[in-house]
Amino acid sequence: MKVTFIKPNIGRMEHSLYVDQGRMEPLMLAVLAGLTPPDVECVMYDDRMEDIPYDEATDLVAITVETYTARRAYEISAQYRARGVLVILGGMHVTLLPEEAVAHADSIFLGDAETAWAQVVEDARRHRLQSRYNGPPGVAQIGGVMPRRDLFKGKGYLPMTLMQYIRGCRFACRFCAVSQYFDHKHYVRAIDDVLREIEAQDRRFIFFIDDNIASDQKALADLCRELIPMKVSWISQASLDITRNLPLMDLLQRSGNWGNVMGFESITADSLRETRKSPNIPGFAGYQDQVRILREHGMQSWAAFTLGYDHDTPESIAATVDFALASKFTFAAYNILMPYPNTPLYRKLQEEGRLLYDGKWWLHPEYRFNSAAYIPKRMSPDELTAACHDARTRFNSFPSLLRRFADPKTHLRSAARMGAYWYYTLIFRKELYKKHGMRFGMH
Ligand code: B12
Ligand code: SF4
Repeated sequence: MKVTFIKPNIGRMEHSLYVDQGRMEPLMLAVLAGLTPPDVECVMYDDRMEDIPYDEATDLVAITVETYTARRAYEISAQYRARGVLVILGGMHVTLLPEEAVAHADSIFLGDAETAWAQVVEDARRHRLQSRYNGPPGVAQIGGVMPRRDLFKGKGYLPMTLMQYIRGCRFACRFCAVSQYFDHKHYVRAIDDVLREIEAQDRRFIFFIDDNIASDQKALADLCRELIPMKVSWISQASLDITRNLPLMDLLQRSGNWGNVMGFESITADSLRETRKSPNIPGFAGYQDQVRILREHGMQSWAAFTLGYDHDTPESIAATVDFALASKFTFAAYNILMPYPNTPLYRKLQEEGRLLYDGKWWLHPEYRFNSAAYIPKRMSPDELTAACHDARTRFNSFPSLLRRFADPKTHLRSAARMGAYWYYTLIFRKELYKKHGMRFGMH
């Protein structure tokens, strides 16, 4: 028996498939392979950089699907099914929108694979694959499974090991697919499993891809204490409320944390309330204290903004860039607010008749990456798209890169930090421009 795992690309540039030079290891596929019985052969293809050999013999194809990759995932599935190969789809998008995904595969898998993947493989082996499997999100956590990182060899991923400690998040931001998927809950993995996983791989630089590693601050403190003697460097994603817990900030610094992706989202209090960004709201006063505390702890922050709230205007978006430049963030993502399926934001915009592209932007042939998929309140969709593009352009200009770099508290802290700043900001800057305006899917 042989299973083929696939990570789909987002889509194509004008004449060719987009090749992502900043691609990271597709951890979910290594987890799936790790859950597969050892007598089953596993191969993995990453559509972000290699051709998929559709004619290579295989018994089951497993594709991971996000909303951005749904169109391409369905194309890949169709290729295999035309050759009589069974296809199962799973992941965030499939779980949030099973009624769409079911039309594009022999089987769909809802929720986390740990619960029922072994059953899927067994059913496929006996030619009894069911049309739908329900693995409740979060329940099993990655209990004991060792991801098959050997599948990543030779694929040119960024030199960092992806790992997970806390899955899900206790907050309920209205645009967030994670909050919907995990029903505002988080699940903490046994620390010993995490430590074992760190020891089993060679790298000393780790990206904990947790949706919000600060969702359980006590569990995070426990992890930090264990990491201190291991002398690793690590980054993750964390909500801003950690800055109110100074002992935890100290622990983070001592444990080798270089900084985190942090959801600032907006510098307008009304917008934070509109989107229920509760970790940012108590005592909100423009983030001066939070930024100071992050810098004092040497954090190279990746600030994530979502733009296009009902209170936003082109001027408020420009002010967000001023704030990010003054804060000397390592990186800032200016994401247009996206109505992901089945989120409260999606339902609100749908009720108000403000969704564009028939409400299914992710499948629409005219939709382009980084453009507005709904009608904003105080500007046109094109104005929002342009304001976000201007924000990215201003933040990522070379003079801005140099000014941000000159920060002794963060980027100039060590040679390794300086190197990482240039390595990652230049790669992500390049990819940002390449991806802008890209079509979804190949056909
Ligand atoms: C790490 C990460 C990234 C990394 C990239 C990781 C990589 N390998 O390339 C970075 C930071 C670069 C990134 C970028 C982006 N990301 Co991202 N990312 C994540 C994050 C936090 C973790 C994903 C992960 O590895 N989880 C760990 C694995 C083990 O868990 P898992 O993926 O959930 O898989 C489990 C189950 O879903 C299931 N499963 C998954 N696939 C399959 C397949 C089968 C067949 C089966 C049976 C089961 C199954 O079993 C798995 C094990 O339990 C997720 C949040 C999330 N929870 O998914 C967001 C998330 C996927 N990202 C998101 C977005 C929007 C983006 C961007 C588009 C942002 C932007 N505007 O640029 C980009 C581009 C994405 C792209 N496709 O290129 C959204 C997607 C929303 C949606 N509805 O699809 C998410 C959900 C975040 C959010 N809060 O909404 N991302
Ligand atoms: S804090 Fe982050 S992960 Fe948690 S619900 Fe809000 S956006 Fe989602």
